[in-house]
Amino acid sequence: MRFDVVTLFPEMFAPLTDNGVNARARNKGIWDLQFWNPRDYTHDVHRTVDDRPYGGGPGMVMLAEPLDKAVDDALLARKAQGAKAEVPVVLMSPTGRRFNQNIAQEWAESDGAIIICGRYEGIDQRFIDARVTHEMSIGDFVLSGGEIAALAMMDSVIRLLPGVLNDNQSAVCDSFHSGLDGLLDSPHYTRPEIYKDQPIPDVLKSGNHKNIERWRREQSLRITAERRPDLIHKARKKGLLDKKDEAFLLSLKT
Ligand code: 9WO
Repeated sequence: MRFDVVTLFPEMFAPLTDNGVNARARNKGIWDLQFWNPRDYTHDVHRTVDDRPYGGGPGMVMLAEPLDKAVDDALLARKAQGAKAEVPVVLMSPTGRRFNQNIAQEWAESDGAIIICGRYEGIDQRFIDARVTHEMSIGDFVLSGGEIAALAMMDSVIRLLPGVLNDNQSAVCDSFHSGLDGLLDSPHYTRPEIYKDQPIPDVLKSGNHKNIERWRREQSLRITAERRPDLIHKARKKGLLDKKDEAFLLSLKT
């Protein structure tokens, strides 16, 4: 897995490269990250990467050429490493396709991507038309650049790679993953047994693993029905809810 990130601010990716679990996995060679700074592909003394928008308006637009050349170099470096030619070139944009756990899973099985992080008011459309193969959004909000969106997306992919997490089960049991049939996760508790007068649910001390499993399933169903009824409908359409689940959901309504 290799990510090539085109960004004016590579230092913003320190949380991904310096963080314990991800850093260890990168040192083990499970994934790699290279930066390509558009500023390194300028020719003027000011190392200009932006200019005023045609047609007027506020703010500045990223020049196509420095981005284009950064992508060229990223592609050359990947080829030198023996990678395939058809690497996705992904632009982080609020108008892109909404990223989700299924896409993270697909990416985790791929060779990675070249990720473009824009700044200012936007990017010259001719670069997007010529080089970008995918546009991805992490939600309906505007950031001051694509970097934080790219960090979130890469983090969600990297933790799915074999050998990144110590405990293989913890990636399997996440909210949204198939291990929970696409339902939200149940609540978690740890010591002390009573915290500020709040006890833990008795069933978790029972040692009866069948009852614990059933309790967790029902908590998942309850929380999902309350907060994300759309995910209940999805699980039902996929045939992932049995008679016991349906009876429990019905009992919530009365
Ligand atoms: C900003 C924008 C705002 C309204 C409608 C469309 C838009 N596209 C962009 C855009 O691509 N902006 C570039 C990247 C340059 C300015 C900062 N950028 C950005 C990316 N802001 N927010 C994102 C982003 C990316 C992924 N998921 C959520 C937000």
